[in-house]
Amino acid sequence: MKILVTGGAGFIGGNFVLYMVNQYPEDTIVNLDALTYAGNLETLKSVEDKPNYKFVKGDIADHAFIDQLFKDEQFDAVVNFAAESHVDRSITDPGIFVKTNILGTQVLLDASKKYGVKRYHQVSTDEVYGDLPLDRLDLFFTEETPLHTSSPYSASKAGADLLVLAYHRTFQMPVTISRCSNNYGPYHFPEKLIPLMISRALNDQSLPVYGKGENVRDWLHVYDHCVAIDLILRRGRIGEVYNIGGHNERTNLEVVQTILRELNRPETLIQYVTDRKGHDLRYAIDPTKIETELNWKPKYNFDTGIKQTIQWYLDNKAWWQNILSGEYSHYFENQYTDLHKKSTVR
Ligand code: NAD
Ligand code: TDX
Repeated sequence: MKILVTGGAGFIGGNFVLYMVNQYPEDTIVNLDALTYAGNLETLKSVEDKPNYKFVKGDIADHAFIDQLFKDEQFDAVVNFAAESHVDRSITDPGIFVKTNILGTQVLLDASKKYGVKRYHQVSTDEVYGDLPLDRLDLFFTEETPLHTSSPYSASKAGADLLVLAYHRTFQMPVTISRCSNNYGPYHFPEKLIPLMISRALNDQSLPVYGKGENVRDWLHVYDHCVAIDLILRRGRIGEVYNIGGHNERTNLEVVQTILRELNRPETLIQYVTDRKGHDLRYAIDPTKIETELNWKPKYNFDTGIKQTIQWYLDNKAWWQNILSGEYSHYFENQYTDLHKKSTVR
């Protein structure tokens, strides 16, 4: 199979490319990425010379470029990870989220239709379901939960999902969608909660916790996510949505406290800052469908996964320190001094 992976220089796409290139030497993986602030080819160093791997720089929303690429390459399958993925950035600048996440998906769908791609997989998110109340621990997102988005990010991801399903219904395109909970693990860009807290704690800097830190996220190790997508790509039923999550709910405060404990740093580093606008309270996935249909079982629970992840950040300081010394540091200043004026985060 020749598989197009979009957004393969990002966190999850990068882990997926590494997994697929090593797992399936008989398949060819073409990684298409625009190399935005979130794209980092250093992640892919270990596979860049492999014969079954190729990198192409380009924008999924560029219709002419995508058409030519599909014509030249004749892909069997497409897995679309490419997206603007950070909720806080979508609150400051929604436009690029609509362009990349919605228009980009439509451009990929059109090319997939035109050139007869046999499988199109859309990587989506549990955020399309909105949030659950903190005091109803009996509630979980199933694939039938109505879409009910909160942020420009989640609205753009829901828009993309609806397009994918529309192309299936209208044009009988062979699509699947996965909606997963919060990922964590190696190569996670240090603007997101877990890598931000690890990198700052290691530098003995304050840890900005939004609101009271009581919001709940359901953590999924990126390796388990990659295995799930591979299963859906090969054995998932066409036209179906699969939720991916492993029942690992934690409050943000619990996550930060765990990181501090593991790194032997004091809780006095925690600094409560102005809450995120429209902040979703709780995400929690019901993974029954993928477990029963595809026999997916996660390898990591949060306790083992967070230890492995922290160790990875300790062993790979150069990877995240390069990011912190680059463009990210300007973004960080804007995010935490302009948006959260009330707090000072050094
Ligand atoms: P990321 O921000 O780390 O990576 C996104 C990648 O897409 C980057 O390499 C970037 O350069 C590339 N990209 C952005 N715009 C592009 C464009 N126009 N054309 C081509 N490439 C472009 O994101 P991530 O955390 O790896 O997320 C990957 C996917 O998984 C996204 O679709 C996201 O919505 C979804 N998702 C992420 C999580 C999570 O916890 N990180 C959870 C659920 C779903
Ligand atoms: O500095 C911070 N302080 C803080 O308290 C940051 C960056 C986050 N938070 C909170 C907000 C959230 O409740 O931590 C939680 C996790 O935040 P993020 O890492 O920004 O992730 P989230 O908003 O939950 O979205 C993530 O999971 C779903 C991904 O970024 C999305 O792409 C994915 O769809």
